[in-house]
Order: sequence, then C-alpha cells, then structure tokens
Amino acid sequence: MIMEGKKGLIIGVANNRSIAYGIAKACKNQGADLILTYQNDKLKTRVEKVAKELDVKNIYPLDVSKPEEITALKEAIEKDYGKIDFLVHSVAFAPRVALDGKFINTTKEAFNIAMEISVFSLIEVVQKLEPVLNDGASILTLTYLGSQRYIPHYNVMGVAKAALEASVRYLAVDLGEREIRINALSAGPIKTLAASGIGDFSEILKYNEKNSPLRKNVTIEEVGNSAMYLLSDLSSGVTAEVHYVDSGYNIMG
Ligand code: 0WD
Repeated sequence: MIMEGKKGLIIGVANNRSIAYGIAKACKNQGADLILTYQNDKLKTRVEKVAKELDVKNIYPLDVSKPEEITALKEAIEKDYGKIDFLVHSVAFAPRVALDGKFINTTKEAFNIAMEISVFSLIEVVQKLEPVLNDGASILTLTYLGSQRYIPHYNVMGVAKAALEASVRYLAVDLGEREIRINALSAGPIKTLAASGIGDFSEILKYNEKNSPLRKNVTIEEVGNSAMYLLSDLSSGVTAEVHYVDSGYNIMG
C-alpha cells in the first residue's frame, strides 16, 4: 500500500466525474486517509456522497476566493488531523464568455477572475497551509497544454495555466527548504463539469483521441494513478515538474 499512513487534503471535488475524485480514489485504494472540501452548499451533497464512498471522516467548506475560509480550513485540519502529507489543488474557473470567441476580447474582469481562482488560489492555499504540512510533503496542481500552445477556446485559461506552471516552479524553491515538493500534472481533455464550459469541447476530445500516440483519451482513473505517484514517496526526487498524462498528445506537431 503506497499511501499507507499518509493523510492528505484534496480540493476540487465537484462530483464523481471530477479529476480530483479520480485522484482521491487512487490514493484511497492505496491506503491514504483523505480530507475533502466543497466549494458551496450547492455542491455539498455531491461531495458528501463521495466522502461516504471513500470513507472520508470530514469535509470542510472552501471557496478559494475567500481567504477567511482558507484560514478556517488550516485551523480545522490542525485541530482534527495535526499535520498532513499531501495536498491536491484541482480548481480552476474563468467566466464562460471568456472561454468562447476571440482571446483578443478578454475583459480585465474575466482576466482577474481566471487568475484569482485558477492561479492565486494555489499560492494562497500553500502559503496558509504550509504550517500544517509535514516536512517531505507533496503538493500537486492540475494544468493543461493550453498553457504552452494555442488551443481553440481555451483563451484566458491558457494564460492562467502558464502562470500556474510558473508559480509551481517558484513555489518549489521556497518549499524545497523543507523538502516539500510541488508539481503540476497536465491532463489530457476529460469530460467534467469544468470542461463543459469550454466551447467545442467534444471536438477537442475527438481530435485528441484520433491524434495522440495512444489513440485514446485519458480517464480520471489514469490521471488518478499518475497523481498518486507524484503524491507518494515514489517520486521523492521530483519537484517543479509539469508531468503530462495525456496519451502523449503533447509531443504531436
Ligand atoms: O479536460 C479537463 N477536464 C482538464 C481539466 C484537462 C486538464 C486540466 N484540467 C484541470 C482544470 O483546469 C482544473 O484545474 O483540472 C482541474 C479540475 O477540473 P475538472 O476536474 O475538469 O473539473 P470539475 O469537476 O468541474 O472540478 C473543478 C472544480 C469546480 O467545479 P465547477 O465546475 O463547479 O466550477 O473546481 C472547484 C469547483 O468545485 N472550484 C472551486 N473550488 C473552490 N473555490 C472554486 C472556488 N472559488 N471555483 C471552482
């Protein structure tokens, strides 16, 4: 059991199609003790269901745009668990209008929201939760190839993911002092709630399936297993990395 004895917080489960759910399940199957959060009351029942299935004792409210909720979460973890060994940030958001049409029309408001929820949230969560992370802990965030290349409709989210990947590199140096690692997992396209906001998403899925070396799309189980490797001691020499789990699509010209 690779995750036996490890406690971890997973942020970003919206339902049982979420990438974060795939990661939670993989970690649970290998013996991890999990803590989950829910963004708001609307999503609470779904997260409760997942918590029951994965034998999770506590779920906590966390809207990453509310600093007081991040602080409250840190205090709750400290009280209920002491320290934790891994942390998953699987959260992103941009206003729907910004994920269709032309990038050139991005408004300052959409830009700021995308950067706040999808990038700054990682920095703030790590900043505020660092005291409850054990030395040698592992942090993982989720990114997408749209950070490196033009992907139709991904627009402002591509810019946000580029900033997210750069943030991982800068955080890695600060956290490395305590042997805490941080990596990004770049997943291929998967049909989730968040993905449904991206224009022509089903076309992207079909194109990737046809054109990736493995000729298939990845599943949340595959992403979950690779994520578990990055969260476990098996990857103790890996930090500041962007790891592609995309059927190899990123190498195609
Ligand atoms: O193809 C995909 N689905 C890919 C997703 C390919 C590559 C990367 N990713 C990334 C996303 O950009 C995101 O960072 O994976 C991460 C997880 O996304 P997901 O699993 O595709 O989507 P979903 O199941 O919707 O989970 C994302 C959740 C939100 O769901 P909705 O759809 O309701 O926004 O992020 C959470 C929320 O639960 N979230 C927040 N959590 C706390 N505070 C906030 C917030 N303010 N905003 C969104």
